[in-house]
Amino acid sequence: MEKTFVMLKPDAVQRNLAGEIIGRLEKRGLKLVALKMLKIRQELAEQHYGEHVGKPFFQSLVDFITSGPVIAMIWEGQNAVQVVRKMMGSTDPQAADPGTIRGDFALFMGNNIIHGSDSPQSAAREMSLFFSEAEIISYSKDLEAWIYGTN
Ligand code: IDP
Ligand code: MG
Repeated sequence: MEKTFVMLKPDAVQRNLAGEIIGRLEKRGLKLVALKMLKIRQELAEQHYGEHVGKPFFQSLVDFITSGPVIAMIWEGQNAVQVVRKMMGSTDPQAADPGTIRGDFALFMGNNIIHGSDSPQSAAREMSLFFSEAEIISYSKDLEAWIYGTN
């Protein structure tokens, strides 16, 4: 089953949105297989956002993501990467559809609540930056039969 890396950014934690967002992912049927709260160090921020080095917003992005605790997670499910990206909504919350996480809870590009991997390759890279293999839990849930129609 596909895995994706999801991070609740410092604004989500400060605005008490963590439970709401985790609840949405759970209720969709995705399975939480790893979770930790941490304050990201400068070097990890620069590695995580390596694709954006040199862009005008890079420094503010690194400053923001290191400004307070984040909640890093791995979620598993069929097409988990694309499913989470759709649930997140557009990068710019002003353009994000209502019903998406950014479309419901954010107004500003710099403070857009949530990160989700944009491809299975990015997911693999990001998961290994934040989690060791031993921290990723493999387990089954009876509900999966009802989610995927295999009962
Ligand atoms: P994503 O988070 O939807 O994958 P990316 O293009 O990977 O979007 O950008 C990473 C993060 O950088 C965004 O979530 C947003 O917080 C910030 N960002 C992206 N583009 C801009 C911009 O043009 N101005 C300011 N911040 C930006
Ligand atoms: Mg991205």
